[in-house]
Amino acid sequence: MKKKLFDMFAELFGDSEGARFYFSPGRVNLIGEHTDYNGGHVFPCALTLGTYGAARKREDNKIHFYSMNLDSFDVVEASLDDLTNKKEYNWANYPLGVVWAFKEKGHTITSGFDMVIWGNIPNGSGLSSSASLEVLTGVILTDLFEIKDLSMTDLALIGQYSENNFNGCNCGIMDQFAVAMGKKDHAIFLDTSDLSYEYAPCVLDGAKIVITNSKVKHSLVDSAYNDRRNECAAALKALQSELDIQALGDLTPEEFEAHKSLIKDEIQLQRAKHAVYENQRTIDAVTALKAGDIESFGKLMNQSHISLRDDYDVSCEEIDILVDLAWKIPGVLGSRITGGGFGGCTVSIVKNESVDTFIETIGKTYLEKVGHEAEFYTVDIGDGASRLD
Ligand code: GAF
Repeated sequence: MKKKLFDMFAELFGDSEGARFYFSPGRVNLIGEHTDYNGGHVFPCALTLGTYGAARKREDNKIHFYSMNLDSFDVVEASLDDLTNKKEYNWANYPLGVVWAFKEKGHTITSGFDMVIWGNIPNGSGLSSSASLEVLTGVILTDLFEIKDLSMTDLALIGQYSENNFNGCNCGIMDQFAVAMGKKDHAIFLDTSDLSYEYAPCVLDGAKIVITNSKVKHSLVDSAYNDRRNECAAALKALQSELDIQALGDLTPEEFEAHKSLIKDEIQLQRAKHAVYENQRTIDAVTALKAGDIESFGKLMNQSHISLRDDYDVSCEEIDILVDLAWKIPGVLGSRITGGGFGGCTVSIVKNESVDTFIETIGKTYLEKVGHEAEFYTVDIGDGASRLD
């Protein structure tokens, strides 16, 4: 990979002398969906799929971005003197947003730079290709400009800040955190109320994590996502009329049941119910995994899907077809939608001996029912973003 990237770098920018090599993963969330902006728990892991980057400082203030995945696009040229989101920058608004966020937060970027990327995370599939790119850019900037006082958690927060304020998606912290803090063979049990976290070993005995890409992405994803956030915020406000809580994640399911009549709007009630119960499911799932009980872990994943489908309303027909098919296959311990929703991927825990049947059976029936193929990735859990050499 390095050679391909550096050859392209040299073709575009004269030579690759002094360019540095970086990697930033994608992520899959095992359980704990739409809890990260509700002060709840999440349980994602970094993947070995990700975004590779080559970068080098320039002597002027120009910033060049090139993606080897999108060769229909030319080099995007921006400038350190004009850090604004422009439609024609397309995908490059993600890395540019991070440069902007660094400056906003008072970190000095002394010159422009050239950056070439290539990634193997399917775009728009809910596996965090944008968070991967944001954290990659953060790692590149701290390294090229010798910014010493930023931790990986800070880089995750800067990535989120840029996505919220430069690119207009009001996402939580889960994706950037998982990408920045990932650890090989571990998932991250993160409490988003205070960013305390714990690594939980995630080598599943006799089973694999299989991601299925529905290859659909429904429109208005960002606006529907922001709507869910607003509905949760409104439900919280209603509960705060009597309860001293900061977030929906502060409530146990029992406390929620005792006070839910404060929420008068039916939709807000459903959204809040999901957030509260999903948080509890995540805590229970990690307890089960630590005890080696992947059967219970899988059942909680299934319940998570039902709640995301019925109460949170972020699933869609194609994803429900994939999950329903998965649930019928012997050896599938759990299966659910993963990520923001409205298309994208499912994540399933499948016993080793059932993986081939899973891929064949679901692949064939999905094609018949939906009219296009699904893609399958049997994934490994990898490390967070870093400079490679
Ligand atoms: C998207 C967001 F970016 C995350 O912050 C999280 O809310 C997720 O959807 C849903 O769990 O990936």
